[in-house]
Amino acid sequence: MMEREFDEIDRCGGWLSAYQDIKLLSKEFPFRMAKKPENSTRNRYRDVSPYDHSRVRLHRGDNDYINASLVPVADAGRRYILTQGPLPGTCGHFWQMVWEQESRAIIMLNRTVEKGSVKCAQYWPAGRDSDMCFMDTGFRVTLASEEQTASYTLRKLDLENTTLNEKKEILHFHYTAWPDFGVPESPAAFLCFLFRVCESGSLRARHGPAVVHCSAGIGRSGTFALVDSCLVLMELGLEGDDLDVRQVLLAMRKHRMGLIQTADQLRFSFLAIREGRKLILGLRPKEQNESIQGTDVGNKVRVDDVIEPSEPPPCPAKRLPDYPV
Ligand code: PTR
Ligand code: PTR
Ligand code: PTR
Repeated sequence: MMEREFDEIDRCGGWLSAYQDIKLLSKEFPFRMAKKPENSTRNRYRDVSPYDHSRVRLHRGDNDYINASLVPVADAGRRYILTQGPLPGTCGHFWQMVWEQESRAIIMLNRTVEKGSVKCAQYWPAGRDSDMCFMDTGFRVTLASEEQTASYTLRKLDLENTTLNEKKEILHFHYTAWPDFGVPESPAAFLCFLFRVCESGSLRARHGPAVVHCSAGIGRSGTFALVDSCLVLMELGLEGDDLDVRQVLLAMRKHRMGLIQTADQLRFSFLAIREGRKLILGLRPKEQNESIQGTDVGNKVRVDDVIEPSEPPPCPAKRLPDYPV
């Protein structure tokens, strides 16, 4: 049972060794395309490369390389594109990928500047009057709407393919309170964000894979994808001995290296899966209150964050049982 496993690792202070085991058990695969000299300017970090076998290819243009990987979690019916935060020279490729892969949403888990250094290019327009053109690949992006909460911003962007003269609406889910190599302030705030993404339907198979990124596209992006997939697996009825979170992570790591970057991010994933499960089970607000308050949730989940968030928009209880598969 996952609950017991969590408590046991906590009790013996075993998260570091659990994380080190995952690193040891992770297999490496070739990533030759990433290392071609002509692609060096397309990678943000020298030590974070997409494996050749799972890299996403650009369909048009003379170089199909982008630092992005397709990460499927077949049993959950999920597919995600995990990618680095675009560089100034790869924003056009990024939008081309979003168009070609028919993604409905971009899930961004970092800020453009963190601890005083630039972690990601400003690849979307910052205001309504400032559209952005990417001449190299023929895309134009405009901001249609923006809604801010304390921990995330939801934007609607119009992506125009200027070659075809066609437009698509892209949802931009931007979590703004997650430091790199850190964890979100609480599982409740993170789950509110995740449920909002789910509710949009963007992660469902009828759309192309959602594009998930942070700065390197491995630590925070890996945490997000693992929690979402495990919650789907639980929703599908996998529980107890059948849901092995570490095995799900190891399977995902075959498609992109380094997913989850710290022992604390691993612990946070377990915590968020555990708390998310309670919400998805469809407990009514009063019962949620009782059951969550009675448990030791380490990172101090405040029930109020879930039931009566002080920040707009609320995370209504009615949405919680509908965790979409
Ligand atoms: N990744 C580094 C290592 O493995 O040694 C550690 C590191 C930690 C690097 C934090 C950078 C960090 O944050 P920032 O990029 O904001 O300086
Ligand atoms: N070489 C970088 C470092 O270790 O600092 C690579 C790196 C940067 C890895 C950020 C992970 C990072 O975190 P995230 O994937 O959450 O952006
Ligand atoms: N260090 C590897 C290389 O230089 O190719 C890339 C790599 C980076 C592999 C991060 C794994 C990584 O994550 P972790 O150490 O968490 O498994």
